[in-house]
Amino acid sequence: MKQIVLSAFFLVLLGLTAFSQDVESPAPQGFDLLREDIEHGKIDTIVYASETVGTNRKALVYTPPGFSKNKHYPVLYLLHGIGGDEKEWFNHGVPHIIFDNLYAEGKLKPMIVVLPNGRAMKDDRATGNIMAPDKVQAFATFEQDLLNDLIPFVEKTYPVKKDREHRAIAGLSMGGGQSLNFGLGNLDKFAWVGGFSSAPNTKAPEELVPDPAKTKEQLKLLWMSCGDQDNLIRFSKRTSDYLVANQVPHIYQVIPDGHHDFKVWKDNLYHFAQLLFTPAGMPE
Ligand code: FER
Repeated sequence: MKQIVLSAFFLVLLGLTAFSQDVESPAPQGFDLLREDIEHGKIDTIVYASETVGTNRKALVYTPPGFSKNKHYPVLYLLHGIGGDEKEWFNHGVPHIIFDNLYAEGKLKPMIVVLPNGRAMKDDRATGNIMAPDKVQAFATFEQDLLNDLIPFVEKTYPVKKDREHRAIAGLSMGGGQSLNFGLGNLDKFAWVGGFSSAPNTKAPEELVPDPAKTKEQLKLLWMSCGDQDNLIRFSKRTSDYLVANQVPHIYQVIPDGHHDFKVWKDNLYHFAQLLFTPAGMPE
């Protein structure tokens, strides 16, 4: 009897790990350091008219090394946190350097990365009380700005693939919550979703994934990660627990000794990006 109970226990464990998998090793040394001996992508600042906000809004756009107007690229929308703006990732997370280095090693699918400002309000700077209710609300309003203003602008300005399977959304903290909310809430628009250290703006799991079978069928990749020292880990954990219970494959990475900082987010980006737009996306 004892043996049966034990085997049942291990079977359940096995079943659980199939639906939420830890991704090992930290990024290799130097992954985020500028290399002079390789080709570099390019960063543009774009300005788009937002009907949602009623202003002209800024975003940064990274085009990869070897970028050509004659090719068509998938797009990653990469979102910042509550204290940031469109330059936060660029200044502190150096996605352009991480991506240049990955391209030099042939480890990344060519893609365009858009770094928006996710605080969709007239004054969208991270000044004053960044926790003020109207500023927090602006992170939710960004869903309309993104879908109706920014994505159409990017699609008419850059040579990009326009279907859901070639559009990804990921972000850190408030941007992680936005990515889970907007990505899982608009599966007709996004097939690749990543939430890094997602914040309390993350919707409840039942609201994020009301129809697990449909989410499972449509998603190419759902990635969640958080440091084990981060107070916000409960928002990632409760989502992963629900997905495990409802058999929606996803990656859930808990970073040992990980805090709420760019050390974690750069590492997350390094690993997440390499899965994008590849068949390796979703664990079986
Ligand atoms: C909160 C704690 C953290 C919150 C937001 C955050 C809106 C966001 C942190 C970040 O983006 O780094 O209670 O409420």
